[in-house]
Amino acid sequence: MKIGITCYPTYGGSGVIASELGIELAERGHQVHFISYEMPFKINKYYENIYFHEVEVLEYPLFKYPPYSLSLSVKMAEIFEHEGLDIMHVHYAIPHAASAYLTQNILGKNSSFKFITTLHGTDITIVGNHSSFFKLTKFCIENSNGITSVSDYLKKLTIETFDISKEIEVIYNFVDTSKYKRNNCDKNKIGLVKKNESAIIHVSNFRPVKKIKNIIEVFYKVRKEIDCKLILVGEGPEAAFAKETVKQLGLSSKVFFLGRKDNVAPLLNCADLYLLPSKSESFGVSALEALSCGVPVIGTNVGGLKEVVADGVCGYLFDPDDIDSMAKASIDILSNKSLFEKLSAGARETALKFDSNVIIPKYIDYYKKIMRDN
Ligand code: GMT
Repeated sequence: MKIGITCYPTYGGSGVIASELGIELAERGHQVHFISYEMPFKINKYYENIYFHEVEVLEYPLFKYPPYSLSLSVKMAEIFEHEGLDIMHVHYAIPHAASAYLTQNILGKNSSFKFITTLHGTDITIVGNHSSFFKLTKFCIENSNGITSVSDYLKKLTIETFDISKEIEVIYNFVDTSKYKRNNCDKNKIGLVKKNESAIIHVSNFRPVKKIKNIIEVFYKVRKEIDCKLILVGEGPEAAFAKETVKQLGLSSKVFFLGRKDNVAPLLNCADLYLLPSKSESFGVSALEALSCGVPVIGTNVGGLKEVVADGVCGYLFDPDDIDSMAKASIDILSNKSLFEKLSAGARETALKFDSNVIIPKYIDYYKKIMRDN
């Protein structure tokens, strides 16, 4: 098949999943054409069967806000026809689904252009829900040829919020369990943690929804009982505030801010615990990557995270602000080897259910269904 993919190219779960999906499809012999304003960072090297088409945005004095979404529509139309694509798959409803809808109309009734929109989370919970986008998001969902959602929670929320009767297919996010795999980690090698110290890790885009402050507060309590370090990977609006909080709590020598990292597998491999106290999470792909490396997760009992992290099997789930319980559970895991090993084995077992070899065929089948049925 020849598949077009549009996504946000920068850091963030939806762009990561879209890029990994493209890589997985290309590995299975499909031709994948990414269309975006920048090369998605995950495909920033040579891959057979992967092509990138940059959307040029016209700067013009009249345009206070250059209309990227319109240029994207035109680029999608050009690439669809020129490359003879079979299907277009857009990730994150706003504005990508709206652009694809316009492309379909530009190409007209005689074109075979069909598009699938994958809903990732904040495109429904925050952006789509905002009054300036609500009607457009509903319209895009109702007028996509196919709609997928990354969790059952997000599907139900979308139906409820936008009063949708259209069928939404749940296709869970995935992980390559052969890449994200625990192997003998030498903690000294990563240079941040000593052999006898525990490593607690968190990876995100540091948006308010991730509740970074709670991670630091949990760590503050855990530090009192356990010799450990906190590794924070990623960048975003809350990073500066997090650094200040760490300083105020006198934890500067115990907390590492690593910024953005393209490959977190080696770090997860050496981690003993993953913290994700998000206020809302439609899936939590970073938690899945941790599970795949056999790292137990302390997360929150909100949204779709419950569908990924089975409470008591591969970690524990609490209310987002329940710092005391999260700290206690962290101490239990880090101080009790057999509990860690039980949860670590449960983590890996859980991740295998979301392995790319299980999930990618579901996308391929769905592409075929949409091409056939519409
Ligand atoms: O919150 C993020 O990390 C970014 C955000 C995005 O839209 O790029 O992630 C959403 O999509 C991810 C991939 O499907 C999910 O794993 C995240 O749970 C989801 N984030 C939220 O729902 C807050």
